[in-house]
Amino acid sequence: ANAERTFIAVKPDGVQRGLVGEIIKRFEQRGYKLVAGKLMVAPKALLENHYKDLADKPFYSGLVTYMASGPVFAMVWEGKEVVKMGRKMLGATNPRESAPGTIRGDYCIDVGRNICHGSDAVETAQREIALWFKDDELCDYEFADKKWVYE
Ligand code: YYY
Ligand code: MG
Repeated sequence: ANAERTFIAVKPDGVQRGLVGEIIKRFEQRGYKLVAGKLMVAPKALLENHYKDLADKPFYSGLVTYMASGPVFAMVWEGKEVVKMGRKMLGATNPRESAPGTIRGDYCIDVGRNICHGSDAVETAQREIALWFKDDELCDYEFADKKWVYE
């Protein structure tokens, strides 16, 4: 039950603005476990697949161009209800509707420069993790803090 996983990525604007560490820090401090992470310039085909459900939206091509414009820091985080909690920690899609205290609510303004991605459901997370990571890039290990984080 504590082994749920989500895909979180720092987008090119977040990398350029030096926010990789800040975003990692928030998930670490919450008690979630980092299972995988890598800096990469995502190929267009990967991004088109990642965002395929949005292919008919007017912002889709701009979104793919923006996501391909520099390196992203892709991560997998694990823990209790991490998909839902990750979305809460990121904040609303439109940063101007994101509550202060959330990542988007603290660090960005425009929806097309919202610095981070998080899977929106457990099934989406599984699809996205498989898309971005090979199995052998996911680290299985025991978290030393486990009994202090979970009751
Ligand atoms: O999952 P989330 O990232 O919060 O939003 P989605 O609805 O999946 O859209 C993906 C991505 O597309 C969003 O993070 C920014 C961009 N986008 C946009 O540029 N303009 C919109 N009106 C809606 C979304
Ligand atoms: Mg989404």
